[in-house]
Amino acid sequence: MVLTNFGDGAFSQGIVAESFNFAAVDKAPIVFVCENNGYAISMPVQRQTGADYLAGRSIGYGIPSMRVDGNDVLAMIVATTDAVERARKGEGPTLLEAVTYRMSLHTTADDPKVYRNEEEVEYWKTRCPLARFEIYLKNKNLLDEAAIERTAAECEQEVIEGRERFRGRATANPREVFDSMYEKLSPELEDQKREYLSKLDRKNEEGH
Ligand SMILES: Cc1ncc(C[n+]2csc(CCOP(=O)(O)OP(=O)(O)O)c2C)c(N)n1
Ligand SMILES: [Mg+2]
Repeated sequence: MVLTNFGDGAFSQGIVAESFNFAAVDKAPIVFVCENNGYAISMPVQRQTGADYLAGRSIGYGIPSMRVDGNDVLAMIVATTDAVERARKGEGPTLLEAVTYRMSLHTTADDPKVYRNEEEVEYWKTRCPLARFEIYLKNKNLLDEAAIERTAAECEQEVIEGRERFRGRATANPREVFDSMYEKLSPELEDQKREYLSKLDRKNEEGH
C-alpha cells in the first residue's frame, strides 16, 4: 500500500495523468492525496486549471475520488481510512483532494504579500485545523487549557531536539558542493566551481 502526497501545482504535471492511468489499469494499491492549498508558489489554482474541482480529474481514468475539507482532521482520517481499505482489499487506487491553504511562505525566499491579499489569509486563519480541533475537543470535555499548554510545550521541545539532532549530524563541507553530482564537471561548471571557491576563500579571509 502506498500513499502519495502532491500539491495542486504538481497536479498540473503530465506525469500525474500517466500515473493515474497505470494505477487504474493495474488496480494498484495507491491512495493519491492532492493537497490543494490554492497556490503553486505564487500561481493561484484558478490560473493553473479551468476546472474548479480537482477531485473530478481521476474519474475519467476509472479512479473514484473525494473532495475533502483538508482542514478537518476527522474528515481526513475517515476519507483516508476508506481509501486505504479499498487499496488493501485490492479494489485499486483512490484520489483525495484535500482543500486547504498555505498559511506561511512557499520558501524563505518567497513574499506572499506580492500575490495574495491579507483578507484571504485572515479568512483561513479562522479555519485553522489545530484551532478547530481544539474547540471540538474542548466542547467534548476532552481537553483543557493545561493540556493545551503542555502539548504545545512538548511539541516545541520535540522540534528543538530534532533540529539539534540534525545540526549535530550535518557534516556538509561547503567546498564539496560540486563534487558528487557529476564524475567530470563540464567547463561551465568548472568555471562556476572556481568562482564559488574563490568567493568562499574571500569570505574566510574577511573572517565571516
Ligand atoms: C518538474 C518541475 N517543474 C517545476 C518545478 C519548480 N517548482 C517548485 S515548487 C513548484 C510549485 C509547486 O506547487 P504545489 O505542488 O501546489 O506545491 P506548493 O507550492 O503548494 O507547496 C514549482 C513549479 C519543479 N520543482 N519541478
Ligand atoms: Mg499548492
